[in-house]
Amino acid sequence: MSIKYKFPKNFWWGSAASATQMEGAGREDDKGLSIWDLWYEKEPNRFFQGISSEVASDFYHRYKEDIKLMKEIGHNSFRFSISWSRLIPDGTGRINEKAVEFYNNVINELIKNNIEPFVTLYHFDMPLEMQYKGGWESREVVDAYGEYAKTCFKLFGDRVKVWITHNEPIVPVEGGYLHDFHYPNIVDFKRGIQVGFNTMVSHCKAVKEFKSLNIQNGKIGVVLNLTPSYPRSSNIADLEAANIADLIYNRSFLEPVVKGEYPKELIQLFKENDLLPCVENGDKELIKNNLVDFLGVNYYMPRRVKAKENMPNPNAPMMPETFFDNYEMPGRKMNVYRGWEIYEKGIYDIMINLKNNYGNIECYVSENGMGVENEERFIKDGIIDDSYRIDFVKEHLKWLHKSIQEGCNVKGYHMWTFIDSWSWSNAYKNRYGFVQLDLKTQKRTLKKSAYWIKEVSKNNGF
Ligand code: BGP
Repeated sequence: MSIKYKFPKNFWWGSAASATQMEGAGREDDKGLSIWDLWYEKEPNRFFQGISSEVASDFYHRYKEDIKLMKEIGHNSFRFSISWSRLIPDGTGRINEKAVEFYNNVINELIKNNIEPFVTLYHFDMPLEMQYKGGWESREVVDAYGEYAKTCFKLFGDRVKVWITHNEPIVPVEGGYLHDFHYPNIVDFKRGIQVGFNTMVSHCKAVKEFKSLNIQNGKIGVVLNLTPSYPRSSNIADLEAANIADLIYNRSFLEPVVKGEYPKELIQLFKENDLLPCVENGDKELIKNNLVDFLGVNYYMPRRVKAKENMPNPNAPMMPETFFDNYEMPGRKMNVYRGWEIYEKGIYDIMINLKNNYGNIECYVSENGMGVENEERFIKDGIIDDSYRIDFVKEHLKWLHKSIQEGCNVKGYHMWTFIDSWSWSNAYKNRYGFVQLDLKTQKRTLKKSAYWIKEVSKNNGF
C-alpha cells in the first residue's frame, strides 16, 4: 500500500478525554463533588435524557481494559485530565490517597503499554467547595489551583512529561458566564471577563510552579480551541466584525500565553465598554514571564462572522455578539447532529497563523472529532461502520499534512475521543469515540474508524 500522506517521525497518534466525561465512580473512594454534580442535582432536566456523569464509561474501574484497547488501535499517546476534586476533595488541603493510587495506576499502565501520558489539570470541573468560594471569580481559588498544580507535578512529574494547565479556558467563560450551558449559569460579560482573566493568572501560576520544579524533559502548555473567524465578505465592516470575534474568542488567550501580553485592541475594546477586569499587582509580570512551551489546538468548526445588522436591544445583556453577528454561509457543510459546520481547511489556517504570527510555536492537534447521534443504526457485521468519521479525519489530516509540508511545527494529532463519552449537558446524545460504548452493559466494541486509525498510526500516514 502506498502512503501518500506521510507524517514526521515520532508523530503523536492518540486521543483525548477528560475526568468527568469518562471516569465515573462519581461518589466513590472519597471523591469530592464538582459543579457538574451540583448542577445535575439542581436541574437534571438540563442533561440529555437525564443522564449524569456519575457512571460515565467507568474508566475508574476499567482503565486497564481501555488502555489495552488504546494500544491495540495504535495509540502512542493519550491525554486525560486529573479531577481536582478527586485528588483534593475540598479543593485545598487534604490529599485523597485513593485518588493518588488511581492516577498512579493509570500513568504506570499507559507507560507500560508505550503510551505517553499527557495530563490536563483542569477540564471544566470546578470542585464544589471551590465554587462555593466563587469559582474562577475568586483569587483564593486561583491560588488553590496553583497549589493543586504543584501537588500534581510533585506526585506524577517523575513520569508525566507533557502537562496541560487548562483545556479550552474560554469555554467555562462562555458556558458559565455568557451563554448558559455550564454552571453557574450566570449571564454577565464583565464577570465572564474577570473569570477569563483569573483563569489566565491561574495558568501562569501553574507554569511558574512547573518551571521552578525543573522537571526533567518536562514541558507545559495549554489547550486552546482556536476557532478561526472568517468574515462573510471583504467589506470593511465584515472584516472588522471578524476581527472583534477573533480578538475575544482566540487572541484573548493565545496572545498572553505565547507572547506574554494581551492584544492592545482587546484592552481598548474592553475599556471603551467598561469591561476591564480587576488586575492585581504582579499579574502583568506573572503573565509576561511564564510563557508556554507548546500549544494544544482543539479544532471542530469555523466561526463565520458578519457585521451587526440590527441594533442590539439596549436592555439586553452585553455579549461578545453585541459586536458582530454570526453568519450562516449558504452551502456550508454541516455535522447536522451537533449543529457544527465542517470546514477541514480551518485546521491548516490555524497552523499557518501560528507559524506566521506566533513564532511557529510547537503545537499539536489536541482534539478534533465528529459527534453523531444514534450510531447503532450504522451497525454492519457487528461493528459500527462510521465511514463518515474516517472521511472527517482523513480530510483534516490532509490539510494538517499540507501545513507540516509548509513548515508548521505540528507534532501530533489526537482525536476526540477514545470511547463514546459523556458530553456535558448533551450526555450521550452525540457519540465521538473510536470505540462504541454500550451504556447498559459497559461493553466496548471497536468501530470501523478504530481499525482505520490503527493502520494510520502503524504506517505513520495513509
Ligand atoms: C470540547 C471539549 C470536550 C468535548 C468536545 C466535544 O470543547 O474539550 O470536553 O466534549 O468539545 O463537544 P461536545 O461534547 O459538547 O459535543
